[in-house]
This record gives sequence, C-alpha cells and structure tokens, in this order.
Amino acid sequence: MAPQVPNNADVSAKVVQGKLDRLPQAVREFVERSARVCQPDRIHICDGSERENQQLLGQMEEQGAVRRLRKYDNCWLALTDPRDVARVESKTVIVTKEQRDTVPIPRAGPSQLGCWMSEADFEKAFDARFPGCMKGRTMYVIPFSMGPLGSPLSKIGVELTDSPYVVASMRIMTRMGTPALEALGSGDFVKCLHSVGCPLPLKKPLVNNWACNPELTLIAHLPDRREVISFGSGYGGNSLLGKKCFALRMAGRLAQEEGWLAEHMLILGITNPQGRKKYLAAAFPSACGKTNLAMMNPTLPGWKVECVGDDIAWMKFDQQGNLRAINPENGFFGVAPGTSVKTNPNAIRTIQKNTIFTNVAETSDGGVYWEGIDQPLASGVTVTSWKNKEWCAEDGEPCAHPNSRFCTPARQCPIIDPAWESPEGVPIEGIIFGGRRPAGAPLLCPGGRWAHRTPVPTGKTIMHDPFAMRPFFGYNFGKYLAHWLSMARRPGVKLPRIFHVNWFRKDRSGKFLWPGFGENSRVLAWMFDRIDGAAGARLTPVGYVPEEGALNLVGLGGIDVGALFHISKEFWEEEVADIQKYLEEQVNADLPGEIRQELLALKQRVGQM
Ligand code: TSX
Ligand code: MN
Repeated sequence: MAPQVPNNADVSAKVVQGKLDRLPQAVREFVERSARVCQPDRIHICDGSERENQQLLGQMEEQGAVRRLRKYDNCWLALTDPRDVARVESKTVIVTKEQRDTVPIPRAGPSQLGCWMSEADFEKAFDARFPGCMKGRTMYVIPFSMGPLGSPLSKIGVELTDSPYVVASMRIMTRMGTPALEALGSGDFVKCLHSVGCPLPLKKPLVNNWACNPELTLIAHLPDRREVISFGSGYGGNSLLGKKCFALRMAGRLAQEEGWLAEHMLILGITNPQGRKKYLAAAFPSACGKTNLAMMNPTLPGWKVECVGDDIAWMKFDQQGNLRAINPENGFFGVAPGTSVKTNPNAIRTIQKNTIFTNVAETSDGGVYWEGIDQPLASGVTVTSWKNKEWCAEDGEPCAHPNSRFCTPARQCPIIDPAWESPEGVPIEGIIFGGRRPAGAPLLCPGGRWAHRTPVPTGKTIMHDPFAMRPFFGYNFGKYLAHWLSMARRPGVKLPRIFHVNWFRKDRSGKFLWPGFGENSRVLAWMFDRIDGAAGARLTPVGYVPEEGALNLVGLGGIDVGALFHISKEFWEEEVADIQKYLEEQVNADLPGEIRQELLALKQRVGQM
C-alpha cells in the first residue's frame, strides 16, 4: 500500500501491552498489516480490565482530553472540537463492485438511500489518509463482541484505533477485551480500522484537545471484505465502529446473506397485571423518544415495562418459528438534551456512575447540565457550556450541544430486563413502527398480514423512513424490502404482529393530542391484548384502529379520541401519491412488486372512502 513502508518492519517490538503471539492468527495479521500502514509508535492490546480502563481515563485526564465529574462516581466529560459533533452522512460510504449493490439507481437525481464508492476510488482515498496516520500515537487493539459473549446470535469484531476515548467508550458499549478474544477463537470477525487522522507532531493545534481531521473524514464499509474503515472523526457513530457501522450496516448485509434481521429498533418487555409477559421491538426515527420508550414507567396500574435495548435489535427465527431478538450492545449512547426525571427517570438513574458524557455542560459543583434537564441550579452554582465557556441563559446559546451524549452501561438501568443477556434472545411478538406526524397519521393503527403492513416510506415534513434505517442501510434498500418480505415465506415462522404509532399528532391549535410518555403504556396494553386476540379493533382504509372503548383511557381527562384516530381522505390521498412518487423515483427498478401492489390496493381503498 504505502511504498515507503518496509514490509518487514518489526511490529512486535512496538507492543507495550498484551502479546501479539497470543492473538488468533487472523487478528495478528490484521494488527500487523494495519500497523505497517498506520505506523503507530506503540501497540496496546486491550484486555478490558478495570485497571486498564482507569489507566486510560487517567492518562486522558492528564492530557486534558476528559475531565472527572466530581459530583458522581467514575463519571467523565469529554468536549469535542465543534467541527466533530455528529455522524456525517455525506462522508459515510459503502464500497461494492457495483453501485446497485449499495443503492437503487434513482430515476433522477442523487440517491437518498446511501452513498456508494467504487473500489478504485476507495483505494485512492485510503492511500491519501492512512499511511503514517498514527505516527507518535498508540494503536489500541479492541476485541469486542456484539451481543452476549458466546451467544449463537452474537458476532465478534476487532477495532484498531488511535483514540483512547474510543477504547473507553467501546468498553461501555460492547463486551470488550480478553473474553471477546476467547469467544472468537479461530472464527470470523469484522475488521474495524479507525484513526482520528492527527499524526504527531501536529501540523495544526487541536481545538479543545480533541483530535480529529474534518477535511479528510471518511467512514467506509467494505461488506465483501467484512471491513469498516473510518478516518478523521472521533465522534459516536463515526468512531465507535461496533454500533452503526457494524451492528446496522455490516450486520444488515450479513443478515441478508444468513437469513436474519439487523434493525434500528429498541426491545422492551411488557408484563400485564396477571403476570404474563411479551416482548416488543420498535423502530422510530430520531427525536421520537426511542430511549424514553425503551425505559418507560407505565402509568397503567399493574403493568410493567422492562428494557432489553434502546437502539438495535438482531432478530432471527428459531427452530420453533419464534422470532428471537438480542440487543447487540452493552450500553446506551443516548442524546442528553431532553432527558430528565420527568421524561426518563430510569435513564437519569442509569447515568449516575461509570458514564462518559460528551459535549454536555458542566456545573461548578462537578455535575452535568443540558437543555431540558428540568433541574433548577442551586444558588451560586454556575454552568460551563460545551464550548468550555461560562454560560448564561440570557445569551440564547444552548449550554449543551443538541447532539450531546451519555455513554452508560446498560446493566445500570433500574428496569433492565432479567433476560437482556439471554444467549437465545427474547421472543418478539410485536413490532412497532413509529413516526412523528403532526397531522394525518392516527395514534395507533395495527395491521394484518406481513406484506400488507411492511411499512412503506411515508412523510413530508419528515424523511421517508419508516424503518428508521435510511442512514444505516448496508445494501440496496429495494433488496432490503425484498429481504423483509422473504421472512414471511420461511416455513413454519410465527410472524409478529405489526403496529404503527404516532405520539405526535396535534390539534388545529398546535397542541399535542396525546400525553405520551408513561401514558403510552395504554397503547402498549392494547397491543398486548390485541396479540392475544382480546382487543377490539375496527378496520379503516389504512388499517385497524382500536374499537371504541378498547383503548383504556381511564383517568385521562380530555382526550379527543375522534381527532386522535381521525382518518382524512384528503390527507391519505396525498400521502399515497407522495409515497408512490418517492418509491418510483428512489427505489425505481428495485422496488418489490408486492410493495407496488399493496400501494395500489391502499390507493384504491382510500379512493373509495
Ligand atoms: O419521548 C417522548 N415520548 C415517548 C416516551 C415514552 N417524547 C419526547 C420526544 C422528544 C425526544 C414525547 N413528546 C412523547 C412521547 O410519547 N410525546 C411527546 C409530545 C408531548 C410533549 C409534551 C406533552 C405532551 C405530549 N405534555 C406536556 O408537556 C404537559
Ligand atoms: Mn439510533
């Protein structure tokens, strides 16, 4: 790759922690090959121990990359360069032989369904970035398991990174270290290579002590080689490669090949007052309160919700035909703003210890602060903003970045499900598709058949993204739809019931029609009973809605049920036309015929309203 690098460079002499010759052969070769290209000064093979973790955090503290939050136990704050605060979709690519393997070829204009890069362009991009990119730095070797260690549904990855922040975060978000290597044995693993792209000595000074290289940021997926290669960003989904890159995009491809589903879904358990339990998975676009729902406290007396995961579900039909799901993650990487004792008390309790915060504000007594935290500041307590400046509310600037995060261990959640690490996964009986629609879409509209209800992209003010997968497709969206439809044709499978929800419908004055949050338990309770065939429903042209009186509204004053469930012909005519236009333009030749037919049937039903 880089001609000036001697091929026989002695990589093992650089190892400062762990032993190269104890690594499985394929891991060792990956480390050696990458080290010859990236040329780190040191190589540290992570064992995942608490001692190693404290050493790394202490080192980062000395360098001013993190601060200890003295109000809590083992909590830390990292502030980033303001140019590196979120995933960068435009710089996230999938590299395949043919463009159509990655995205449908749109009828006109650019694809909204992902970004393809040719193999030749990727080679050039790689060679312009990686040779020597870790000079002066340590390359950390992070073996990790996505999913419970040793579960047949889990997968192993190895991430090489020059960011100690990534190591500390991966230790929370995945099962990381020696146990993951043991689970790997001589098996297959996904190769993840990450660099912040700032070799030493620095050419430019760091901003906020946060290493990144925004001009050259690139997050590439090579599904045929089972590789993820990320350069220039230290943030979240760009750098914690187990999450979006592996558990959604790469796993999506593996799932298609192997006959399972890798989805952007929370998983929750719900128990009725009689003590019977069901598990539900739910897909929501961003800013719908997915984490809040995953951890919600029901207001309905006697009902209990427990959390399996808040972001990703890997699901596979078992021998008995039940859809089994695991949460491949080990922690929550949640958006901080808006999280409060009112909106998500269980998240607030989860983050009191062993948590890494990024780009939130800090109080002068060593606590965290953000928009919507709903905690008054004690007198004399001041706030330092995510930009590391003294913050005053009157300036109108937010104290925390809107995409600021907590990174916290799932096991600390007070309502973590007892089966959240069960190797066989939990049985999913219902799948919820959520949207954020101010008008038109009813609170709840469950469906019948799988193909009939496989959601089609909807939305005007929002994206056409019913699976909440648009930024996370690992391959052609048309093929993804076909893969979903094919699951229903597998012999002996018990298909989960499908439901659509919209917590965000508003009345004409702009007021939310539904109180949301814990009151959503009323909707979940209806679904629970519906799965058992015990909840009344009435058929509308767009699907079933609860029969009058079937949704428990006891104790909820002033709900306008009529408005909440109203289905307008005008709205749905426009909606169907919109969806049709979108699918014809964007999915084009790869749109499965079944979807086209369902859409036509929907159009007809709406036309007859
Ligand atoms: O998370 C939300 N959920 C799911 C909770 C389990 N949010 C917050 C979304 C932003 C991330 C919601 N916001 C929900 C909801 O169900 N519903 C709404 C809209 C709403 C907001 C406020 C009120 C009612 C509805 N009422 C008052 O503030 C008093
Ligand atoms: Mn997500």
